[in-house]
This record gives sequence, structure tokens and C-alpha cells, in this order.
Amino acid sequence: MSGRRTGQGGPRVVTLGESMIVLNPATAGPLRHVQTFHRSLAGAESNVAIGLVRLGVTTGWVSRLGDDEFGRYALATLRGEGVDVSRVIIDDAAPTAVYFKELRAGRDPAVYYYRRGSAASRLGPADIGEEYVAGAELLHVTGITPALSDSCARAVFTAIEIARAAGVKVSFDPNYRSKLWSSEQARTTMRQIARQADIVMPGIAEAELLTGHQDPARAAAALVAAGAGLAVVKLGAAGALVAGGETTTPQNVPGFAVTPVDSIGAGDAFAAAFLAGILSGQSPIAAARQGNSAGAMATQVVGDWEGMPEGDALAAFMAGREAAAR
Ligand code: KDG
Repeated sequence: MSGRRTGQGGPRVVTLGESMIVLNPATAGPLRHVQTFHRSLAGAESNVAIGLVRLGVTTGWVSRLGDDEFGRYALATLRGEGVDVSRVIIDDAAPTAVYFKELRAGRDPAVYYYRRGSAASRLGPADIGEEYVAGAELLHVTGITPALSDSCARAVFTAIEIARAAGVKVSFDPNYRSKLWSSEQARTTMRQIARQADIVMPGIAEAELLTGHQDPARAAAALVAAGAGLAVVKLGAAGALVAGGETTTPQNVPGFAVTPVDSIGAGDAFAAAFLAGILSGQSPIAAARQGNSAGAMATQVVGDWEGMPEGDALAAFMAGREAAAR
């Protein structure tokens, strides 16, 4: 998958989905007691887009944003990070979505969404530029977008159809969000997507949801048997299991021991660095090691994308080199 598709001026990777304003609490505990929030941007697909761009891979993000202050902030942030936002539609009929994080000692944060009826939930098949997707090397989709609305689900399947017809690889991170749909709805739709994807990157629980196997190695093998070219099950701090390609038996790629300050976005950092590795011709094992490193690094910074590493920082982390603190 290394090398540029010829005759196209667009980004190497295209992704689509919803970005929201995230309000990060300044203090831990139930939100009713939190007085101060720090505003930032969130959205699994735009997180991956930022991560890819930071690793030198041109990436475009397709979506709708409200014609409001938060929409303008989201657009400026993504543009500032170097993501191609030329296909983003400003929709004056609906707002940009918002979500709140709640910090809980010793556990992953809880999230509260205010996104129903948002501008991004109005994304539809007509918003997917055929040439834009067909000119890329990779289309990246997640299981969040089809959960937002029927038109979003159709947009995802349209993008996949365009990609497959044009020989563009498809990667899929299930990113199951139980607050958006039932596990039965999610399983049905996600299986349809996984079957058509070249690369499937679930977490342990998502791998079980997709395959019925609790054991990640069996789940990874089942995903490959169901049609995925490569299956990578993310195991959190324990690393990742890689199956498919030249890896006949699922192989464990160990993770890095770090003390997280914010785990949200680690999976997106993994996805970005893994995909960047594959796009640059690395083996799936080497790409997973790079993904594990980026995932660990992302947990060291508060925010969903702020901790996504640039190439130099990633290389230094992987080599065990620490930047001097003083
Ligand atoms: O993957 C991190 C995401 O959970 C976050 O940035 C917000 O897209 C998001 C979601 O739907 O939860």
C-alpha cells in the first residue's frame, strides 16, 4: 500500500464522521459539582485524521458542521492541524454537537452526548465526493457514524462502495458507543462493514461483539475468516493482537506501561499510527508496535487528540529516548 495513487491531487486518506465540541472538566467527580470546563474538539475520525497528518500522511475529513461559533472553532482547529477540510459542509439548519467528559478516579471517563439532530447527523450519501474518495489510497470509517442517523449510515456505505469500486483500501474501527445504539443494531451494521474492510481494528469488547469470541486471538482469526484482510485487536496497555496478511497465527505485539491521565483517544492514536505504518510499507507487526506507542503517548495528555504524536516524538518514544525536562 505504499506509494501515491497517480493522477490525483487529493489526500491519501479520506475519513468521514462527526466532530464535536468536548468540555473537559477541570475537576474529577459528578458533573453537577464541576464549575470549570476546558473546551476542545473531539471526534474519532477527526482525531485519526489529525494523528495521520502529524505522521506525515495527507488526510481529508468529510462532515457537516453547524453555522455557529463551535462549528467555526472546529473547522479552524482541524484546518490548523493540516487536515483537508475542503469537503466539509457548513449547515445552517442544525448545530455543531457537544459532549461532556466526567472524570472518575481509577476508571475511564464517562461521556454525555448532546448530539441528536446535529449538523453532522444530517450527513448523507450526496455529501461523499466520488472523486475525492476514489482518489485516495485509504478510506477510514468507524462504527460511530452509522449510529448517528440513517443518512449517516447510508453515507458510510456509499463511501465504502466508492472505495471498493476504485480499489481504495478500507479500514474500520468499530468504536462501539452504547449510548448511541443497541448492541444488536451495532452488531448487524458493524458486521456488514467489517466484511467489506481490508483492515479491522476493534477493542476486546468490540471484537467479541463482532465475532462472539471472548478470546481476542480467536476473535481476530474469525474476523480474518469473515473477510478482513488484517484484523488488529487492541488490548489497551497489553498491546495488540495482529492476524491476517502474512501473519497466519494471531501474533501479540506488546504494549507500553504508562500511567494514563486521559485514556480517551488512545484507540484513535493507535489507528492513526498503525495506518501510517501500513501506508508507508511497514509490516503489520511493525505498524502495530508504532500504533501501541502512539496509543500510550496519547494517554499522557488530557484531550482526545492533543497527545497524538508527531513522527520525531514517536520515534524517540519507541527508541526509549526521553526529551530532557530541564
Ligand atoms: O475516540 C475518541 C472519541 O470517543 C471522541 O473523540 C468522541 O467521537 C467521539 C465519540 O463519538 O465518542
